[in-house]
Amino acid sequence: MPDKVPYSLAGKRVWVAGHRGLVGSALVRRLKSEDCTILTASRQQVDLRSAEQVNFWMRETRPQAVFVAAARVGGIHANDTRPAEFIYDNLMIEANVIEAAHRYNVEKLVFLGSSCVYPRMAPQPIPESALLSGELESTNQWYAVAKIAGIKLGQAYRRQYGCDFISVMPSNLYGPGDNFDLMHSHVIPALIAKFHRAYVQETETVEVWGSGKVLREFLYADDAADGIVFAMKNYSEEEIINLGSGQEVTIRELAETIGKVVGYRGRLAFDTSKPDGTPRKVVDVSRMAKLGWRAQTSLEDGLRQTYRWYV
Ligand code: GFB
Repeated sequence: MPDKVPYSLAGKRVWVAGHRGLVGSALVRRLKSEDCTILTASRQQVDLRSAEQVNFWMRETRPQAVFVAAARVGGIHANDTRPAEFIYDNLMIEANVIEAAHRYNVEKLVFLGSSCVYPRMAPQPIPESALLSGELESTNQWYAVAKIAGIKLGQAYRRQYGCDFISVMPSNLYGPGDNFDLMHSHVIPALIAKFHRAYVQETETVEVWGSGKVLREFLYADDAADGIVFAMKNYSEEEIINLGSGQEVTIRELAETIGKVVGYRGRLAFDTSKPDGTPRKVVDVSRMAKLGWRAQTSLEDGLRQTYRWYV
């Protein structure tokens, strides 16, 4: 395959699939500083689960670069209780967009996976080579299997048709524009909403799911968008590439930091009837570091900005 990096976005038509989501909206913000035309399609315009609608959109708009930021996503409870939606919607979205990108000669495509594609007991920090080396975490296996299929689709199209499709694996993301629904969101938006309510209503405790002892790495959405654009320009390999902040905290430490940001002085009440999920999930970012990229936003700063947006 000829040398395909650096890839320039200048003058290109760039489709952000999933532009209303956490990463998609951050990508749109980030791409405004590139000399490119940003294409977006609302859910009413194009149901990405429909091959016919995706092909029609691609034929009409002819994007040259595509970010696959569209996905059915949610926190530990949503993943665990809505397995059919998490596997079906994600398989359909990625299959339709990747096949159409090949059919309509897209020059470059970035598919977004997640750090939960890795085995539950993967070595930490998790190297890209840990993919498919062990059993998945059961609470998000449906989502993970769909995302692994998306990675494999991209690799297959690269091998058979020479498509310049790459896959980026971000760690747990958070930021402005996230879903703050208490049952179905990820931990950061859920805790921001709970702490804010407890602060306003002056309640004595805030409920935190699980033991609080498990570790997570969090990446601010605008850092993620910057890293994803960087990968589009500078990375062109079959192998997946991790994207993280290296900032790892226990859920207890995270809750305490959110309490500090909100100004809440009450106690934490851990609900151990709720699942902990995977014990630890921090990605090895040496591949991105070698290319010259690292995250910029500290967890506390990112939480402050997210809380400001929420309020
Ligand atoms: O963010 P989260 O839902 O996703 O939960 P995962 C992270 C940790 O925070 C778990 C705890 O140990 C939760 O039990 N937690 C504490 C809470 N309080 C809360 C709360 O109020 N809400 C939530 N949601 N969690 C997801 C996967 O796993 O990671 C997804 O299910 C996705 O597929 C995402 O890949 C990145 O980190 O456990």
